[in-house]
Amino acid sequence: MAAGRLRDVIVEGSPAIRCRNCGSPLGLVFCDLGMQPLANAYLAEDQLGLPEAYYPLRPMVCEECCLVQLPRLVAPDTLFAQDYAYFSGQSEQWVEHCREFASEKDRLTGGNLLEIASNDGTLLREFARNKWQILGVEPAENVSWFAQLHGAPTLTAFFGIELAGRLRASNYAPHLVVATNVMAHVPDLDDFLGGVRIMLEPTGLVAFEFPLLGELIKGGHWDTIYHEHFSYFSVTTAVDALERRGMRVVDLKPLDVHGGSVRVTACADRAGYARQPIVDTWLQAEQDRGMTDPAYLAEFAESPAVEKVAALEALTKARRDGPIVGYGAAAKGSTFLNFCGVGPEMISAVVDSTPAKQGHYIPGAHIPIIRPEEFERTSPSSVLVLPWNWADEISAKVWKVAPDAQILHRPFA
Ligand code: DWN
Repeated sequence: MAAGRLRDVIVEGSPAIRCRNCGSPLGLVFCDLGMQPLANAYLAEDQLGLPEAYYPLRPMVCEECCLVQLPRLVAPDTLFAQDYAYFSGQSEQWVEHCREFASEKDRLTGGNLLEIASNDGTLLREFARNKWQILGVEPAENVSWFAQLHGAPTLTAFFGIELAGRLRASNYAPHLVVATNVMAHVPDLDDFLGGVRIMLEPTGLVAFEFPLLGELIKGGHWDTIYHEHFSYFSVTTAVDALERRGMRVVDLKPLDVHGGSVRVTACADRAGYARQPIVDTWLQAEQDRGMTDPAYLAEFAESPAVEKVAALEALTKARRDGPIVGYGAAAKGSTFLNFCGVGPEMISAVVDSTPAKQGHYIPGAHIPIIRPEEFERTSPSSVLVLPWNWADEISAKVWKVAPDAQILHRPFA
């Protein structure tokens, strides 16, 4: 697993800490989750006794454009380029989401589809079933190879202006570009969105999906804050980021995945697509709610500590009733466990269906990750579902094995 290299860290608070969208100096804290390991840097047994890289996890609010963001602390090639542990196809609910997206009737059926950060090819294969010519771009070698071995042609690379230029020079022109859960993962918006803009000429469309900042605030989803997520977008800040880089948002669709997300569709600013009324309706609703007020956004700062107290109370009570096993070694689970200071003394193991995670340990918390087949031997009195966004799917699997187990998951407050 990729562990952080200290040389990637820049000193927080230095004048280099500027908004990655508008360039303004950053000085307002959104929340402070302390020093944390990289959420997806799962450890092998022989790494447990070795030094582990911890970095500040303190997202800031830009007082100019309101983008909530982490200063660039860890280089993307440390986070994503080697053996990335997240395979999106491990969730049936996510696969169903991809199936629904690819078969939407208002979509052009067929043509060239480019997916950026295509992970294990789950979405690409669904579009191929709908007669699209698919191509993925995925920087993580292990995940890219998995996608290619399972029928999804994939370039193993980071996407940006340079790769976009090479694709256009080879006369590749996508009708639709898809980027699900990647715009938040990009430290250099100019390079990433500049590359997307190049791919759109003259009439291409791009669909971005990302978890909504408004849902993060409303649901207290502070555990979705980790170093892979450089930015936390509202529709307002996403529209601003795209317009600053030559694109225009023409449609949006709220989604119930990952705790409440949105799919924003955009085109090149010169393309003639009409903007659907839902875009301006949503922007007005965010303004009315305070999402364009940095002071409102900064009020979130106390949420994590309040929930930590309630979570530890609930876990301590459950632990008195018997063993607790975790389910779903999600990146958000790493943030939750490490911020709450929970380790193997509280949670004896975490079940996960992802082969790349099994036999490893949660970063920081050092809780072993076991296979679903081993779950049956644990006979827990409680199960802590770490990816609360898949709680229904996971609870059904838990109760097949441990019908009397108490299910616990965020929110605890
Ligand atoms: O932004 C990101 C989101 C989209 O996905 C990435 N940076 C990383 C990842 O975040 P995450 O790890 O919090 O995502 P999930 O999908 O909440 O993680 C679920 C975990 O639970 C996976 O490791 C798979 C596992 N799982 C399982 O073992 N059995 C999930 C389900 C539904 C199951 O039945």
